[in-house]
This record gives sequence, structure tokens and C-alpha cells, in this order.
Amino acid sequence: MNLGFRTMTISSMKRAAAAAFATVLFLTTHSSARADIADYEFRLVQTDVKQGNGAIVAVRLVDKRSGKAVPDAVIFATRIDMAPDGMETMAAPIEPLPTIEPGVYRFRTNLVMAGRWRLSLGAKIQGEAGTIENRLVLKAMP
Ligand SMILES: [Cu+2]
Repeated sequence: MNLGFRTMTISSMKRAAAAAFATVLFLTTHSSARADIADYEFRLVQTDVKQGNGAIVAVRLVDKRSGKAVPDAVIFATRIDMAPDGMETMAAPIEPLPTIEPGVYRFRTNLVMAGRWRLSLGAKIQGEAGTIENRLVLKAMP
């Protein structure tokens, strides 16, 4: 009776260990194939933008592994300021524009001053955990 109980316990432990091992194996093999939020980045479509009100800044969200543009990201944070030229407090209003090309995200802003501007973006990507946060530097041309 006692022996039988122990045998059963050991065999069930073995089963549990085997199941746990299989789970680890599954997660390991599958996580290596899965995308990570670090596999994505925003890139400026153009680094030089005409200075002034109504300036349009466009970024492409890229899957770095394939180089393909990624549509349908949810951009929840945008800020544009002159931090690269030592004017971090000099920020401009920025608003999203409708998408024309999938994976390209456009914004209208007011680049009141010529020089370097920093565009900060925070976004969520469909099917990916975590958030992407990028800071891009563009140049407002007089
Ligand atoms: Cu400035």
C-alpha cells in the first residue's frame, strides 16, 4: 500500500516533470521564432522638412527583420521639440493625419524655427506585448 502510493507519486512526478520540460521546450522554440517589440522601429521618411506651420512629418514603422512596413500601430504619444538644439522646452503642437500608405504615419506640426527637432513617439503594435518608444531627429529647413 505504502509502496504503491510512493510508486504512484514518483511516476506522477515524472509525468509532471516531463510535461514541464515539454512546456519549457515549447516556449523556448516558439519564443525564438516570435517577434519582439525591439524588432520594430520608426524611421523618418524624410529627415529634412520645410520649416513653418503645416509642416508634415512622416515616419515609417519597420519590422527590422524583414524591412517591411507595419500598419495599424496605435500611436499613443507624440511630442516634437527642439531638444537637439538645446531647446527642449520649445515644443510645437503635433496632430496625426490620415494614413495614405499602410505603415506610414503622418503628422502635421508647426516648425516655427529652423534647426533640429526631436520627434518622440510611443506606440503599440498589433499582436506584440510592450510598447515601442523612439526618438527621431529631423531638420527644419528655412
Ligand atoms: Cu528653437
